[in-house]
Amino acid sequence: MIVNCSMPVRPLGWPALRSEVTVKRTTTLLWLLAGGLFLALAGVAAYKVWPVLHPELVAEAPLDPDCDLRAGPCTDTLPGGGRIRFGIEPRDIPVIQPLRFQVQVDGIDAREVEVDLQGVDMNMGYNRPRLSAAGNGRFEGEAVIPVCVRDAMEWEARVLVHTGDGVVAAPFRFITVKPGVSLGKQ
Ligand SMILES: [Cu+2]
Repeated sequence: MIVNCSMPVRPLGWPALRSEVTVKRTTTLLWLLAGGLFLALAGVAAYKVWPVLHPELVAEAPLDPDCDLRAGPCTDTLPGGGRIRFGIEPRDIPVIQPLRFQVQVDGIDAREVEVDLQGVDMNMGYNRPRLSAAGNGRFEGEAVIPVCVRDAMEWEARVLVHTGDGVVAAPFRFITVKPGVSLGKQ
């Protein structure tokens, strides 16, 4: 028998063969499976990341409206006892420059201290330096605050103290200004 090789296997316009339909179905099924797998993995990742971003708190100190970190360190008292003192150097809190954080805890079994920096009404990304223990309840560390599109930006530094029972938190608020902008002009 002579086979004409230039002839198409299936002339155009003919209905798709059963095998082609099956291949298409299989491909769709595989994509659905891949999509499902991706969603499942994203779910697992979110589940793992959630406690890191939102640690479970066992105690939280109230926000002290009189605290002015530009004037000096502030002290917050936890409802169940214990105190957390927080200070930033330099006092004028410049952006895009290394800042030194000092935390002093009293009456708390502090194993680890982190400072979670959050924009009060603006998402400024994840910025949570871990401080190193300097002895006698003192913890120190550094952080850099990014420049904001606004002239002035309010931040909340949540001091997270990891204890044997869970995390205790103390919030401290402060304002940063863009380089060249004075706070007095607000
Ligand atoms: Cu901002």
